Amino acid sequence: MSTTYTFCCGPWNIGEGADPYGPPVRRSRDFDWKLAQLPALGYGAMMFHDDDAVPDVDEKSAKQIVKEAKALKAKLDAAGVRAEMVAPRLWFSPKTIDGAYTSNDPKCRKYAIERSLRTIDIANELDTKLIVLWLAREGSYLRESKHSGKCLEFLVEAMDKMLGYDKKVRLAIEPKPNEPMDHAYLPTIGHAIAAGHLTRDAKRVGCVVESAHAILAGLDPADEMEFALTCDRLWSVHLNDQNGLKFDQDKPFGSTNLRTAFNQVRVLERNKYGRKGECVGFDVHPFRSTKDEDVLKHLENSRQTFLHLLEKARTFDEKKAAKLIAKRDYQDLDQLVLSHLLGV
Ligand code: GLO
Ligand code: MG
Repeated sequence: MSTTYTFCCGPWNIGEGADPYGPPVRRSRDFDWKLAQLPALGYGAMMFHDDDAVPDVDEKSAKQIVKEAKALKAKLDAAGVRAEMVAPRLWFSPKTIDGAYTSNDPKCRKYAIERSLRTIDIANELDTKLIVLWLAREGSYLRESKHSGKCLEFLVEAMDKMLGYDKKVRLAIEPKPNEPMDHAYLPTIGHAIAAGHLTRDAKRVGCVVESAHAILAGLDPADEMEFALTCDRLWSVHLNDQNGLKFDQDKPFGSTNLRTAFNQVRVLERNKYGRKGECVGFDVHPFRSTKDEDVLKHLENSRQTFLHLLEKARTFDEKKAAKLIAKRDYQDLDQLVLSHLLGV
């Protein structure tokens, strides 16, 4: 039996192209337009920040938040799209300037936890138990400004609050080594899983591997994925690509290195990723040069590339590879992979 993969993306993946050096270059599309595009693109799920689901969430009461999340669920049902996860956006508010869960200011840490509990309320209305924690500001610009051991304890304390608030919720940490911070406290999958083990229920703390984030850490995304899979902790992936140690590029999947992309697909496939309902997420952005009418192409292309590489993973000559491995003939193993990818 082969896996039928469910693909997903977030509303932020259909963007207007603003960057730190220039303004938007494409027209802005509203949420309903974005949602309506997904089924025809072959995407069955959507990922959300808390304020993608409930705009201006900080200004609303818990009751109002639940009401708006319910209305969103009805929209998703009508479109036939499910919510994969909800992530608290803990990097916009003035209260998270110096970190969210790890701010030096206890009032700010309290805000971050309260907001995360509202995120869980939203997730419950959207019928998902998955909360993604991209810990954008949990790190330092200046080593001496923070106590990294204390910060780890703050992170564990925050996760414990979330795990205690809802006994079914699962937290998926999305590590990223840098950007916006100089150094993040949980830069890799190993750090994320180790931090999970310090919480009250390690079985409910897993992770998301984003290809670009692994590359930025100087690691191989396929190895990061298989590490998490072997620990039974890979609950989502953000596939994309990244050309070396630069800003986070969120390029289409496979755009820079097809072989690295092939290995990610191969690892997912051989570990039966997706059979428990995990989605294949693409955290990709259109190139800034993309025209209005082409604003969905990076999503379409990333999915196509995944499916082509899935075919490559399923037709890879494993027997021949095993023979070459047994002979320690990695020269020909290398060429076997290249020829297979080249289709020759
Ligand atoms: C940025 C992250 C970001 C997260 C998203 C979900 O580098 O990849 O896009 O995935 O905010 O938490
Ligand atoms: Mg991501």
